[in-house]
Amino acid sequence: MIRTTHEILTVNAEPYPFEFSLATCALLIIDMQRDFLEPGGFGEMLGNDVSQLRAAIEPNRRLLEVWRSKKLQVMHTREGHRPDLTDLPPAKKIRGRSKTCIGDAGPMGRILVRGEAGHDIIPELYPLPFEPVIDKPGKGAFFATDLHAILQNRGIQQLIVTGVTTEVCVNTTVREANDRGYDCLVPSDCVGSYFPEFQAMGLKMIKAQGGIFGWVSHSEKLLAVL
Ligand code: TIU
Repeated sequence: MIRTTHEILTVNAEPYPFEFSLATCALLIIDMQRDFLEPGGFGEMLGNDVSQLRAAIEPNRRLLEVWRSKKLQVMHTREGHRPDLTDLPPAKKIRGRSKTCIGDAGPMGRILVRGEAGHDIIPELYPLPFEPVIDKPGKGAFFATDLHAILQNRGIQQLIVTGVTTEVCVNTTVREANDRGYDCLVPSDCVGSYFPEFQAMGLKMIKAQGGIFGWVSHSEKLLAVL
């Protein structure tokens, strides 16, 4: 059962209050995958400090718990490719000149390949069977996926966007969503970057110029109005 109330709720946010209704707003959790967040995954293999991302797990868990308890719409994304790698651009495969790249054997199965353990979502935020999971080959959740169709079919107009990483897949997705007419709110504690300076700038870019891409707030402020 999906909520149908169109009462307008207002969250304290920057650059100004964010308005949404429970019936037309979805929680979109970006790429909370084992390969990005767990020690020994692809992210750490690239030399990144995964603890920077893990700080976003508990705020997401709390928000997801409340969101689910109110029977609101949740969608999840995963970055990854077909096992035959036919959807992996050669440029993406060789970028970084790493010895081990996408499709190769990694510590949690083949790196960023659908069906492999490392590609899946962390247990703390594991999708329920009726929550759509969008498998995306790129950084943005709209590129080469059916996300826009699913959102349109469900009458979604606003998105709460969380997940990792702030400046890569979260920012790309918020920009894509903004161009398609969605209002996006990003709770700062529910997104994470391997780089503190990119975390700060990634959020700043979204809310700059009167909310050029969307709004930034904190999960406590969102939970306060739910
Ligand atoms: N999900 C996501 O952000 N994918 C990335 O590759 N992020 C990096 O920061 N590398």
